[in-house]
Amino acid sequence: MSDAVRCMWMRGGTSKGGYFLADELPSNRDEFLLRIMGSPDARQIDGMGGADPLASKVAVVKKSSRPGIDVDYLFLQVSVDQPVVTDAQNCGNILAGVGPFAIERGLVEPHIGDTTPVTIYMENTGQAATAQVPVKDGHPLYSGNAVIDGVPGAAASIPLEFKDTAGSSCGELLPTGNQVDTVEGVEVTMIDNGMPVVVLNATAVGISGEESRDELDANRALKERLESIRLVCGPIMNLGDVSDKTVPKMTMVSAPRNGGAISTRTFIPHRCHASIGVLGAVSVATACLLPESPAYSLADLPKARVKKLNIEHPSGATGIEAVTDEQGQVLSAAIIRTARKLFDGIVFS
Ligand code: NQM
Repeated sequence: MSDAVRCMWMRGGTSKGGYFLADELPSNRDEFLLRIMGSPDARQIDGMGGADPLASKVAVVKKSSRPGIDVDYLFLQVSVDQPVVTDAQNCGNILAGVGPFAIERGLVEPHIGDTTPVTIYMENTGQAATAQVPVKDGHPLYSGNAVIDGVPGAAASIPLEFKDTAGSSCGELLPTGNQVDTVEGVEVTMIDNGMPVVVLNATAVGISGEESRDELDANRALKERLESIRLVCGPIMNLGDVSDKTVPKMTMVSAPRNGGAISTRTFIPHRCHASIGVLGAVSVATACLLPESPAYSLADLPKARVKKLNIEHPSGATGIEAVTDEQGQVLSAAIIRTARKLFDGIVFS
């Protein structure tokens, strides 16, 4: 017999997926999630998944018992073409839907006024974020004027603030202790400010950094080269053998072209991102501030302590507002996202 489970489908930032209450998921959770997404299958034809890692995601949410925290959020990436469900990475885009979902399901009482702060413990990395959720008449408000690159149209702005994201999965901001290391002859910055990322100069792997997502996805030699570097970086970033993991991400940087701080093309890790992940962008923005990083010499950086860094990507730019201390260390980072409730109902495995 198939399982029938309550589920809300939402777009969170530039990603999309199913949002569940933790206690409503069946005990065979991973098997159930693979079934509802239609994985493994490149087209996910027998499921809800969007045949793209960015649209094959799950949020599991519950009321938190932690002091000062409203809800706990576990992110799960359901692989499109492998029978794999992993909690080895976080997702700052799906995070954007967690605040509204928590209000929709009655886990958080909406404030009187026009925003409700929702403090979210991110179980994947053990850190917290605060989402300012727009509300109206006791319900999340989805419509508004905020535009984020990678999503057509406008929606209500949901600012997300991250603190203490350094070393989220690798234990340290710079797991090797260095701003730059040489791996397979390529200078890289291995960094984790919320997402483990290997940052390298696009020209070091033979591309300009202006290529489209499709062009890069079709470049087999590039993908093999990046994967070979990634497999070396994984263990030295304290991530162990990463052959079956979705981290670290691989970000190739080049000089900004549209007035931003830096231009990026990111593999997550085997397909090129249509834009860039939220926490991925925070990690890349942080690499831009490290004088020895390959990103630093390419970046166009503001001088102020509150730095607005536009991280250019294949579909526009992601703006990160980073607060730094006197030494230039990032103390907190904030980003504007939007979310949209697409469907609420019962999903069948
Ligand atoms: O870096 C894609 C996304 C992500 C992750 C990925 C994310 C983040 O764009 O916080 O949001 O890197 O797999 O949703």
